[in-house]
Amino acid sequence: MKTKHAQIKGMHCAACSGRIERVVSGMDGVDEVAVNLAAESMKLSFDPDIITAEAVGERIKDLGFEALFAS
Ligand code: 9UX
Repeated sequence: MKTKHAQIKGMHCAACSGRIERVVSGMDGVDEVAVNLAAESMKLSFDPDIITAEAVGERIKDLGFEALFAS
């Protein structure tokens, strides 16, 4: 399991962060996701054999937000 942090741009209310958490937590290989609206951040734990941070970022982009992962 791998943990990565990202900055999330474009969130304006708690429904935004809730939507990201719900969708990302449903992705195969995602173990845990926590989005902090006020801090505009996300903590993501995932299995790198199943999913990449890039794929999660793309999914978040599809929702209308931007995820910038720290390396
Ligand atoms: Mo809140 Mo977010 O009204 O896409 S749901 S701004």
